[in-house]
Amino acid sequence: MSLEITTRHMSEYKSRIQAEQIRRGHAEEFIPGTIHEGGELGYALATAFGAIMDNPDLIVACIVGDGEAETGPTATAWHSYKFIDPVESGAVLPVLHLNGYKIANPTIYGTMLNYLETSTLWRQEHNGFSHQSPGLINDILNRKAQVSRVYLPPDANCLISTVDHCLRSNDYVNLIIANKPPMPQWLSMEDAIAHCRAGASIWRWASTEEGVDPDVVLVGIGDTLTLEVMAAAYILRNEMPELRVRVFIITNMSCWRSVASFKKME
Ligand SMILES: Cc1ncc(C[n+]2csc(CCOP(=O)(O)OP(=O)(O)O)c2C)c(N)n1
Repeated sequence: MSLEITTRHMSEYKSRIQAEQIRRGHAEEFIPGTIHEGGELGYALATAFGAIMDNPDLIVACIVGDGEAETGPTATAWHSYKFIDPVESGAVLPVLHLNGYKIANPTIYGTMLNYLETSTLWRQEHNGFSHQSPGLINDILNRKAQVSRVYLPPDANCLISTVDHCLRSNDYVNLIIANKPPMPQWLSMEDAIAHCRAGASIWRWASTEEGVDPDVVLVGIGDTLTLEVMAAAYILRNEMPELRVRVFIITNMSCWRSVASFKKME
């Protein structure tokens, strides 16, 4: 019996191996263009950046799973563009494959982030110097209105209504800012729901303008400023009863970014 390996044998063998690799799900060396294979999540983006370095004519499209996007190595690799000089290197085109799952569980990117911030810059006697920056609000407001919302409920009932809304919402990053200490309760649950649905409203019962153009508009955003506004309205009502004061309270800050894209809270 002669042992003869023909081209046909080789090609059949290769097809069987390729079929097996596709079944296993990993892009291994028989897949054209594969330069690296391992199975460990996290290094796709770093590998893509490595490929374009000193390769100015190369563009690498890198598909990152949303599960892989949660890994430390991927988080680090997002910074690799800082090493890229367009004269010497090509470009990476990262594509996030947001299918919502990693094996059998939801990914962070696939689930809609709800942030509850309870340490505010107003509480310096309590928070010291570690909580002074309202930078998170700025960061969220700089994102597209279609994907992010910032809520500053003025009292506990508005907080309940806001949290209820956020937990039901999909495809948004929600930032809720609510102070920790006991605060006055301004609205009934029914009024709180109506106020939160509008995002912002005139509090007629606290105003003295009686529907006429006001002399003064006091604007409150969030629990602490609402407390200040209510105190100011109280003082003005007693000291200058002839002044037409309007109290206007904003809960959904995002509604001021773009009137066209603002959707009222469902
Ligand atoms: C560092 C590391 N941790 C865990 C695993 C196990 N693992 C294999 S695939 C996977 C989920 C990948 O999810 P995603 O990136 O969203 O890809 P999808 O399968 O959804 O396309 C995990 C956790 C791994 N391969 N490497």
